[in-house]
Amino acid sequence: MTTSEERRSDLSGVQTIQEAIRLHAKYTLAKRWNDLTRRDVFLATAMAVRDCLIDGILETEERYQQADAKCLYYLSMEFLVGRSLGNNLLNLGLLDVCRRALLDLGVDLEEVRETEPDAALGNGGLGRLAACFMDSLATLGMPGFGYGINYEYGLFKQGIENGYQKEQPDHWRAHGSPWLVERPDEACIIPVYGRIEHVPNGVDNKYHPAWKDWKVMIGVPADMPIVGYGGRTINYLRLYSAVSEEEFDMQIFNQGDYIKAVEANIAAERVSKVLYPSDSIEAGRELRLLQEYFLVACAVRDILRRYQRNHTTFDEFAEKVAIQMNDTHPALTVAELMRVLIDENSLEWDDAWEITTATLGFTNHTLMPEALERWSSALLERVLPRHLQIIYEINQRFSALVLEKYPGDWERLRRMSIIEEGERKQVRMGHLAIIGSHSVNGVAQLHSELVKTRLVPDFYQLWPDKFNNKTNGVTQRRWLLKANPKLARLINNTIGDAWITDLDTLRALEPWADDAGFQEEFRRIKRANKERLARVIRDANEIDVDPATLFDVQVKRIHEYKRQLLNVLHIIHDYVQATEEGKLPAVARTYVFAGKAAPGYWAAKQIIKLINSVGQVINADRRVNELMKVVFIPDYKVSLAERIIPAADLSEQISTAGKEASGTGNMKFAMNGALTIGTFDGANIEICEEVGEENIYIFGLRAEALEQMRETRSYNPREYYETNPAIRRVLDALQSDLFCKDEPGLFTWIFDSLVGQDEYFHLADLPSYIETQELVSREFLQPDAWARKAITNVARIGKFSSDRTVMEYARDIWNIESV
Ligand code: 26Q
Repeated sequence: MTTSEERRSDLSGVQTIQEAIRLHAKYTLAKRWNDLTRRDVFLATAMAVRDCLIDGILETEERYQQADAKCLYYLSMEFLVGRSLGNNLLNLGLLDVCRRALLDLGVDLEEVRETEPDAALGNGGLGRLAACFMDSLATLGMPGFGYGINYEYGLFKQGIENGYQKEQPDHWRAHGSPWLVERPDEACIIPVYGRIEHVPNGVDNKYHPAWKDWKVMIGVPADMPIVGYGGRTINYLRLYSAVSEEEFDMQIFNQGDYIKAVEANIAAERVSKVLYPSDSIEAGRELRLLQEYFLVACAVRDILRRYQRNHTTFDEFAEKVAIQMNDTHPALTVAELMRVLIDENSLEWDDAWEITTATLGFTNHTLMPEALERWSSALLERVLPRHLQIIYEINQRFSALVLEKYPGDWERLRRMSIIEEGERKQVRMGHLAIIGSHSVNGVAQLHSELVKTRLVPDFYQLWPDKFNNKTNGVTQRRWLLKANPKLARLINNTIGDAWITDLDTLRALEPWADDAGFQEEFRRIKRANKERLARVIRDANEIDVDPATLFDVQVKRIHEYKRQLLNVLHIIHDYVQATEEGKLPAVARTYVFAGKAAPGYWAAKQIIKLINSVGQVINADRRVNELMKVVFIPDYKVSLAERIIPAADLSEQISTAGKEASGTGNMKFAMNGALTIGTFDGANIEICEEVGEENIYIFGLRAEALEQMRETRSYNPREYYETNPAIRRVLDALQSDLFCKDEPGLFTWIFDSLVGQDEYFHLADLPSYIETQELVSREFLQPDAWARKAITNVARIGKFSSDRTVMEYARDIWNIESV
């Protein structure tokens, strides 16, 4: 097309979308243009976009049907989607058109975008990974669909009061969500509770279980369209709400179902009410179990319904369907799929088992022992009696297999059993997921090795071929193109825009890392992003930070293993060195923190208080506050991450080695030209491999060394305190009430835990961390060398696109293709 033609078609695009927005304002919102609030304009715009999306969903579905393509179903209790308006416009190629359409109506699109609430249907990495995968699947044109829960309340909103986290409910769709397309006609009824009776059929002597006296939950799906880049493929994320029969038009079900459903409905709305805010396991609550089962049962019914549109037998099921379980949270899929195939479709056990294992894959996201899901058999028996029977049967058959291979090895059998014997019998969901899947993967090389050698070595010995690695990735569409439009434009102007769908092509930037003009542009953009973040910080924290300082950023969930404390210890180190020795830091830094603590995680909440307290003292101290500022930005979420990450100079990835399965923030920062200071942990190791060790700051002990110290009990932190004067001074400051004048003794627990049995080895790594931070400061003082390294990080980050990750899953596990 010539440019004038382009302009004309653009113009018609502008007019078309403008008209659609006007029509929705008038006929959907029933308002006059001048009476619209900003949120109304958002809704009208979003609904105009939504209309395009619905067309795309139908077309895409038609294409998949025609091809009789194999589909992937990604089951996850969390999808941390964030905002959708900007993302959808970008992927549809309508961002500029829409901006002009609104400008013409006197409205600024950026302001409208800011009114959109985040869809915070996840806690952190695992939930955001699921959202990135959805984006990549659609961009690759692959038939991949998400199944999740349409929580009424997303992850709590975080306020800070007197330095402490305060949780507030996140009623994210209080005004409805324009992105959710409700599908009441595809609702389903899910039985729960009750008992199992054997009902002989008079023909054979087999066991014929009948599930009696159950109650029901009603699941109603709503689809969130997922636009692939370029807009050719639009998949969807199907989110289920649990509703009560009063709220639901029961005529939709047939007569028999109707009576049963009305009689047996439990107070079901509770089930999809709220996302559990812990990102590591807490006491097995019944409601969480109901949620997990609700997701699994709704998804399995829907997947079967879709399959049965084109198939009359289950012979081809595993050739047409792949199901991925995002951690053990949906592990009941193993039992539910078996139950549906056997009890409801009369398959023999062995056939059902073959189909189930050939269909299912399982991704593990953690090695932390406290995060491994277990449910008490007593609870399962009460809530899901038939599923427990099936789990016992799976375990019986599995035990026979183990004993056949390892005759007499009862100890091994005890370790591998799905059932943990003891005072209260427990069902190990990880074992169920491994046994019921054909593939078990970790999320970074080191993590996948540790899954095999430390987490479940017996299973690895039994089935070495089941285990594999899929190193995580993130979508560059959201985390570079959308979050950092200035850098994206510079890259486009320099090497073209192929990187948007093929991140490896960023390699073409390498020669530019040494180019003075390019470095200059790159720095100018970083500076602009820092100014933008400084405005966010002024609005949120009422603190002025200087964009000329080094922005040293740690944003992620607050967890002891992620070691926000190590970061704080370094800050205190620099502070006391300045105030007690008069040795000022070489570089002025702004320390930025953000992240939520699980409401029940006391230590994590205290760490937030500590960060705020240290900030208060340092920010008010005239001796250092030109050189040091510490800010904790409240309410970390996807949309805030999009502001913070492009503004970072230094990315803190400092978990105890062996504890962070992968990390994905590390990738987002490097993609935006921050340098990483990090331990040899999770995906940091692979980032180091890619960018080169001269372009990353690695410090601290390795996982193996720490493991050895654990085994030999040779870690003695008190010795560090007693023999290392720098460490001593930091810990003494912590103990001295310097940072808690109003609440004496508030932080002594930290002193005690650091010099006591500290599982996270803070003091072991502190000297090397401080030393490495000093190196960072020296290098930041050489702007050209720093820019060269930062640009090289961007140029070499291609591996960490979720497009690459999803292609590997598609090839090795799902066996699906682009359609
Ligand atoms: C389980 C049972 C009951 C209540 C809550 C939970 C629960 C919820 C969320 C347990 C764990 C999570 C989330 C875990 C998570 O986000 N893990 C992170 O996954 C990322 C993606 O693979 C990795 O990069 C991170 O290293 C890992 O910590």
